[in-house]
Amino acid sequence: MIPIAYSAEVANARQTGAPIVALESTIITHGMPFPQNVETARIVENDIREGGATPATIAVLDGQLHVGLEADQLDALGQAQNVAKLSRADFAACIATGGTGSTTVAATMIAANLAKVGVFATGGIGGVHRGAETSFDISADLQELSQTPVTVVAAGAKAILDLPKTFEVLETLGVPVIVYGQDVLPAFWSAKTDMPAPLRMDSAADIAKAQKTRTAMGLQGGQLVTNPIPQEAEIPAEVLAPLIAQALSEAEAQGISSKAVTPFLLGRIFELTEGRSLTANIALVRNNARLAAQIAIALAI
Ligand code: PSU
Ligand code: MN
Repeated sequence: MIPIAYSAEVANARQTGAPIVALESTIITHGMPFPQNVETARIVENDIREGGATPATIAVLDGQLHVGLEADQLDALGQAQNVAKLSRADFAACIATGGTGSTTVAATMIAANLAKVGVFATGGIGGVHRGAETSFDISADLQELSQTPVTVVAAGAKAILDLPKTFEVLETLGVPVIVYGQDVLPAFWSAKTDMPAPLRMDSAADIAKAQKTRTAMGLQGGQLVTNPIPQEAEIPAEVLAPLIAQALSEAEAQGISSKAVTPFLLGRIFELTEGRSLTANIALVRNNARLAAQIAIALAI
């Protein structure tokens, strides 16, 4: 095992067997502008504490894997320049070479599993990009869900993606996609789509039980829980559609590719919605953190 640095509160929770919720850090370094990124990270950590669990934000700082960041470390990461965006492919290399990196959904799942944390809250997972039939751009988040036993709570896949293809791939990979409390899939900034829920559950207890049952059956991998954005915070799909189309065509015209695609699109949509996408993003991450705390409590029983 590699050495892991735990924050004081996470170390304490591990000792007492108290519920822990993992949090990613790419949303801090590449998903939101400063200072809202650090403010949001703090608010989300507090939502988890108020929900009765301990937050563990994950990142690599100077080659050290951290599970739980102290306040000053979170501040520094939120303002750092040239932070690597880590996924399965480059996570170990960053640690080996003493680098600093934030963790995507895939890398956060790996770290959570190493620290025996069974649930993790984020905004939206990566997925199959539009035009993937020529670009082959499919997020490593999807494969990770099929092999690492962590339940990921998200508001869906980001609406900048090809959502039907994303859910087809998840089905092919054998990843349970559970919609919390409604019969259709949500789409990140919007609460509803016309795509039916592959699975629906209405309680954190059922979600925790389903993960435990997978493990007991020897089934590899985690679960994706999609938790609809609260209605009052959503941006209707028809308002977003033309703005997403514009951001996508700009990305293509500027030759944006690979890891830069998602941060570019999120940044442009922030500008095109005059900040409204960020307000929605903060509301949905908080909503996911609250549900993840309930799942962590149910997993600990
Ligand atoms: N959710 C957000 N903002 C983000 C992300 C998720 O609300 O920035 C990040 C996650 O870390 C996710 C990553 O794993 O975007 C996906 O990147 P890619 O499409 O390059 O795999
Ligand atoms: Mn990609």
